[in-house]
Amino acid sequence: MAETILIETRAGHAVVTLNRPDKLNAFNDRMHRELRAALDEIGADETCRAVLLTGAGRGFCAGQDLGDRNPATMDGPPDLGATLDEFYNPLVRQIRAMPKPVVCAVNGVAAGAGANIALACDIVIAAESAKFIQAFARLGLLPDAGGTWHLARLLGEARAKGLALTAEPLPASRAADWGLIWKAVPDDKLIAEATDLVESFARGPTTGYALIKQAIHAAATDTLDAHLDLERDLQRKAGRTPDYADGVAAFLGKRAPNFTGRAE
Ligand code: LHQ
Repeated sequence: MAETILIETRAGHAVVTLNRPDKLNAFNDRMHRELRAALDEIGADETCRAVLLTGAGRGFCAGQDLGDRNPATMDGPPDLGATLDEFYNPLVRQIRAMPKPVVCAVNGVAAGAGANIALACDIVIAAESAKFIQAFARLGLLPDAGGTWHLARLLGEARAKGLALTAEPLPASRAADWGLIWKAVPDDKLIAEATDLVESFARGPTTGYALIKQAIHAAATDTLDAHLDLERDLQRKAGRTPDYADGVAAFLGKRAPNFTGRAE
């Protein structure tokens, strides 16, 4: 039984809520293990076609629980690289590799690795009162959990360095204006909007979505030439799905499609 997260399975999708509200849902090792196990199950469950990740209480996630990585109470300096290897990096890879859309509803402050776990999700919707804080420099650290990668890619060096070096909070609306996240919405609309989105993904062409993720991720390192070949290969797969057949039939028949999400 999970203690640090809540898992709710609904028709076609799952909602995972980080649930250490007294600590603004900061990660301890248990929360990492429970979240990874939940995402493993969700990834393997064909009836679950989309995921919503959010936080309980007034914060989304304050990053690492610093009480658990306090040099003053440890034997010698901590090996934070080992923490990344064991916990954060597998989590980022798992979210990116999830063959179905992962929507993150940022309900409040997202700080440190908490901000960067949100950025690893496919669609980030934030409450207007939420803030993204690359808090690391306040601790003498650099943004991790993919932070320097996402910031530099999504914002360019000037804004990436500004956020990382100053550790200034970035309000959700500006994060949306800058293209760091999909959108900011009024606080009282966040869960409804995120739920609508995840429900529509749960009725969508799941295999096609997985191929979209794969292609966009590969674009980060591909040459155009290699990428055109990849798009060809992936489109060949997409074209063989029942969803493509139904999507075309639905368009021509002037009706809504009935996507199954299946690969064949
Ligand atoms: C917390 C935390 C927290 C413990 C709030 N830990 N208790 C990876 C590799 C390995 C190790 C190192 O780290 C990493 C990646 C990282 O994530 S490093 C960055 C870690 N995160 C931070 O530096 C953020 C720390 N938190 C804050 O700066 C503030 O709490 C923010 C700005 C997020 C929110 O401020 P407030 O709204 O004023 O809330 P608060 O500070 O009063 O926090 C509420 C409670 O949550 C409080 O506990 P208390 O018992 O006093 O009510 C905080 O101590 C606790 N909390 N973040 N990361």
